[in-house]
Amino acid sequence: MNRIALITGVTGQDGSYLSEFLLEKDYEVHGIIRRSSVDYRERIAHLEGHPRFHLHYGDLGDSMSLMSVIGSVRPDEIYNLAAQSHVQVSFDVPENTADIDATGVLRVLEAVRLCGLGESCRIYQASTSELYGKVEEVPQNENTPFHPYSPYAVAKQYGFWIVKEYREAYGMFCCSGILFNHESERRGETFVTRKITLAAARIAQGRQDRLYLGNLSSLRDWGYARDYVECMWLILQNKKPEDYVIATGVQHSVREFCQLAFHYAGMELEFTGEGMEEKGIDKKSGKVLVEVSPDFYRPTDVVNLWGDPSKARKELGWNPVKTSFEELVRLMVEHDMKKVSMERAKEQIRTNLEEYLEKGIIK
Ligand code: NAP
Ligand code: G4F
Repeated sequence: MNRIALITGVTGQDGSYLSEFLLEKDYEVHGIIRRSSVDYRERIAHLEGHPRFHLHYGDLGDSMSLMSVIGSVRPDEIYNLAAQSHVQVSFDVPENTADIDATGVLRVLEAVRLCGLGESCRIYQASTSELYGKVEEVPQNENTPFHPYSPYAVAKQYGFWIVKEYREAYGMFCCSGILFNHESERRGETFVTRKITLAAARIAQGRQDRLYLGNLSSLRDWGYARDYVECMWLILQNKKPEDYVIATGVQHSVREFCQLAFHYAGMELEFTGEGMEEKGIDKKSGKVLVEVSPDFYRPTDVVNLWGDPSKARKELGWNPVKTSFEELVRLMVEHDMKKVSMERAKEQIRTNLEEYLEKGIIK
């Protein structure tokens, strides 16, 4: 019998990599998707039609849909990845963020319990380094105190504690992976890394003039999402349910990410000025390519995330530096350079076709 996994957030960056990973391990993979007016599921399109990949409509804000899917699928493992995952957006939609990222976790746990799966089903909760927020120690490990610093982080803090509570109160096998930032070619386009790699590719190909960013000095521990989903699985294969920090142990600034991404796109950036006046200038042409905009500053910003993955390395045998920072940035830029040239080629073909139709060359 194949093991059965249910993934919430299957259409997201991590959900898509995790689906591939579990299918390779012979799992039957079920995913929960939301109804949308545009049914375009780019990240998992290549998996649709796979005989062991199934999708179900549901929503983390809707207990009945969760009960229905969990009760019928009866999974051995649940990966709760669904969330309003954008920190800056959580300041604009704090109530929805709390409903999905906090109460949503409770809904999943209760659905498992009420469906009679409390003893058999293992649950992974997508916790986050944002819990450390206004950090109280550097680097951060499993014993570092939390200090959430955004509506997103406060909601995720509830998620973390309710998982711990269900583990202790009901003996359920549920755990948190406290994941530091992880990026990829599939990263949402408004997170800083993808925003930078796409802009670098567009600027290199004459499709954009300038990139506007917020806090360039913010520090992050960036890893590769494809490597991190393995750890989610390892956490659920463990003998005991425990929480783990998943990080690379290496820290860089947004400014450094930017310089490296532009380098791989063929431009060398030099930063001059400070604060809102700081600019990234192309050394060769002298053109300003990066500017700071107040639009991308947050009311409270987390500026010093740096994880210590020693526990995961020791107890789960996980390799935190499979993909280096340099390799990650290179992968993302190469992907976006191709994406932008494909877009240009498609536009050119469309323009040619329109011209031929107009001139009656084709009908
Ligand atoms: P993502 O790309 O933004 O994906 C989020 C997923 O959640 C999408 O599939 C989205 O569906 C789904 N979703 C949102 N609201 C939902 C709702 N009400 N009901 C059902 N599904 C809903 O995020 P990610 O980067 O893959 O991250 C996965 C999880 O890890 C999230 O919980 C995030 O908070 C957490 N996390 C991420 C990182 C990171 O660096 N990536 C680090 C730590 C923790 P749609 O496609 O329909 O929008
Ligand atoms: O890429 P970001 O938006 O990611 P952030 O806020 O760290 O959140 C991500 O990682 C968390 C794990 O720590 C996850 F829990 C969460 O779901 C999400 O995946 O911003 C990174 C840093 C911030 O300090 C931000 O202020 O980059 C800074 N930044 C500077 N300019 C910018 C920009 N961020 C964005 N999104 N856009 C900018 O223009």
